[in-house]
Amino acid sequence: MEHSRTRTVTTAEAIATALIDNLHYLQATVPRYATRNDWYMALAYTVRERMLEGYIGRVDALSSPDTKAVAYLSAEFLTGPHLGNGLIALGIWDAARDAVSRLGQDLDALLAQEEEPGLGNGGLGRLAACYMDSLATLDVPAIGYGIRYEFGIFDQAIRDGWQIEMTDKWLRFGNPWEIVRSEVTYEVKFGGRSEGFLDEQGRYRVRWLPDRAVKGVAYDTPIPGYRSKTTNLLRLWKAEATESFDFDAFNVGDYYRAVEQKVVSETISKVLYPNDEPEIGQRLRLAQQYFFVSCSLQDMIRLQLVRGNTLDEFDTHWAAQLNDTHPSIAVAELIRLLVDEHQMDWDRAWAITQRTCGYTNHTLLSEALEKWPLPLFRNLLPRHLEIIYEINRRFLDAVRQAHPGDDELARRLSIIDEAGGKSVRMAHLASVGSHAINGVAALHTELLTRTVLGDFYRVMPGKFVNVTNGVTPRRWIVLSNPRLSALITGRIGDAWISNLEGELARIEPFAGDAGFRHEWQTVKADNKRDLARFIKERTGVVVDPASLFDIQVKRLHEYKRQHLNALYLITLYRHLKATQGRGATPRTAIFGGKAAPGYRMAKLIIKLINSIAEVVNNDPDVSPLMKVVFLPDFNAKNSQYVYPAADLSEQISTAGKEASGTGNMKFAMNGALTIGTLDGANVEIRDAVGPENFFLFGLTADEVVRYKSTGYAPRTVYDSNPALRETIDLIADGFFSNGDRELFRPLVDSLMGRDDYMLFADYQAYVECQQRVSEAYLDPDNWARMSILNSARVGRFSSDRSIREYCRDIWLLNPVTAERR
Ligand code: F58
Repeated sequence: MEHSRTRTVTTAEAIATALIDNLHYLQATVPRYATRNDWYMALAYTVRERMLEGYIGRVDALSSPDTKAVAYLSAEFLTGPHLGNGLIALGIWDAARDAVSRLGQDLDALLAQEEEPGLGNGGLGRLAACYMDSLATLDVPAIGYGIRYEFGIFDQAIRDGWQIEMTDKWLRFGNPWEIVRSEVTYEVKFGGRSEGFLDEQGRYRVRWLPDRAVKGVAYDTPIPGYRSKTTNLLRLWKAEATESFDFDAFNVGDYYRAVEQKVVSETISKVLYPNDEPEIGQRLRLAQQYFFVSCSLQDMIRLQLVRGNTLDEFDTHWAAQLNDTHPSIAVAELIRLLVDEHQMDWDRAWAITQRTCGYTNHTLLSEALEKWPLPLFRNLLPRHLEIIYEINRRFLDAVRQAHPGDDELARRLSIIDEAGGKSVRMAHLASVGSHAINGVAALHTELLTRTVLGDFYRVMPGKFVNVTNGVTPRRWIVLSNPRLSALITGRIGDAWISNLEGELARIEPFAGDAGFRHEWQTVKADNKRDLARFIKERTGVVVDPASLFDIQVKRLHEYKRQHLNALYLITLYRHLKATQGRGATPRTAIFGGKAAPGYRMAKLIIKLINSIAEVVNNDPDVSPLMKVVFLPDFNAKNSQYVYPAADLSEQISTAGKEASGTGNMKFAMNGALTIGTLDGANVEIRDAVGPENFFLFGLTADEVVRYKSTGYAPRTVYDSNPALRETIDLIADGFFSNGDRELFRPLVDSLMGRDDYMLFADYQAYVECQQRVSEAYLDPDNWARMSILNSARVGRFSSDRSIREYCRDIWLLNPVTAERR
């Protein structure tokens, strides 16, 4: 079909014409009245138009009987802004810049205009977005299924050193990337009860008599692959009231109640949970999970039938990946749909479900494993609870048969936790109902098989697979770090962008080239200047771009140990005071990250960092040599300034606690050296870059466990280490709180009393390691060499490699090498 050329041609001229067109016909304005947002919207539509041919191509593939597609089920997709990524994927960056400037606009300003869709908390949500990028780039037919939250992760402001949360009104000015599919809707039921009956053939069946229902409406966002011909879709569900249910059946004549029902229905997709929230609101969270899973599975079944395939071959055409346990109700829902709604027999439905589903675990913290109180579960999903009981009965029968007499084993494996207030263990449901269970880094997968999923490993070792996480080089190098990209491409061509693992190592020989090292340093210096400007704008603090940029950005959590970093900074401050800064390496410590609104200790750590900053930055003896900055509202958008400007990447979690980490990969790709523990993917990063190019410190995961079991006493460490003692005493005495000895007491008490995350145990090793960092930084040429080697050697942490492994080991499909446009 011939399309309007204005909407497909990618020359600067055509783009300029399209811009004016869209300004006129979509924004209903003209250049002399257009606001910056009008221009942004017009440009976004101009880019989106150029993705749609690929999008239709994908819809064709999804409708073809031979296709096997991936359904990536995730409660979170932290995509970050779409515009810059779209320009890169389509290869129209320069043309767009040209077009925009012909019209008197500035591309950077328009890029800055985009509100980030913050539909995720952190690593897990961002991983889903990187995987969508790689799936499209590798041309794997895939749909990302999730929730179109009206409010994403809260915006963070810092007032008086404390975190303040503000609602994220990302849809305020409209969202040009989404396409509402008002006719792709499904009904999702809740509550009520189930009843058995005999159907016409005299078979016993069950039907669910819910007491309410909502409607899920599909919103599609095209996800372009890098220079690939097709465009995948991210399909997010918005909850609306179902007319039939609320208006006719129940509320005849009661208009106001009907409206109220509508409001209640829509709350389901209202807001993203910022994790760690206590009991309240749990019910809504389970409702969210079931809502998006049910819509997605109904959609997959519809597509299966549209293709002309039968449900018997569902698993030959669909691979569903459960991104953590949030979508694990899919196991019960798929059985319900097949058995109750499509009259399949149990055994067949069970086999199909298991073959379709794969489960990715993202945590080793046992307290973070999802569990739903039984009464709540029964009240919301009575039919699913019956199904889960049946799954569990069959599963435990098999376990008892294979391990006769081991009742304890069966009790521990049970999907239902019978202890105390009974609950449904979602990780057990996901593990039983999937054919593959994967951890997200080698160490994590190994620890899974030894700890939280150890019993499952005993009874079903063959299900366990490792797929180490990866991140997309398109966003995290090409888009974030154009200077570095140009330097690399100048030497080895641009094939690295879609083949990081195979190509990036080709820059390694240039580490020996003084000219290249110098250019490398210039890139870093320029990036640091940009970040310094950004810091000045957001915090008012002036930092020295020549100092060592030491950065820790990630969600605030005690296990991630931002407070260990803080203890070091206090120690450094004392040292600089005592030595009057002789021979010191100037350092700028930069933090960023959000704390869950209900997580008091994490919020107190933010306050501590800001309090240290206040003292240090205002002390004229020290501030020329040391600055501390807390960058507010760390998110995907402003992180693009952060990774390219780092000299040092802080990856200092207590060994055995961080499943993988992905920030560690983004930093290393951009030439930062890591100071880190042997945790998560740090282990593999260190193997890849070489131990001589990595600052390692701290206890190993095994040592942590051993130390704890032999009676770890933080106070003994405190008593025997004068520097640590001084540091802690300074906090306790109110040095950072204007003499207030109460403010940080909860933090000090927690460290002195239990120190669950072993800060004291690792303190000395960390301080000494930071000393080695400072010394190494004094030799800029050698630092540049190490920096180059870090980038050159981390090609395997591209999400393209991860996705290839998922395809090969879990989804059993063959990515064809994508044709490039
Ligand atoms: C993270 N999990 C892991 N969870 O902590 C990190 O090590 C890993 O690299 C990353 O997943 C990707 O595999 C994580 O981000 C969450 O954000 C949950 C969201 C739902 C509520 C509980 C936290």
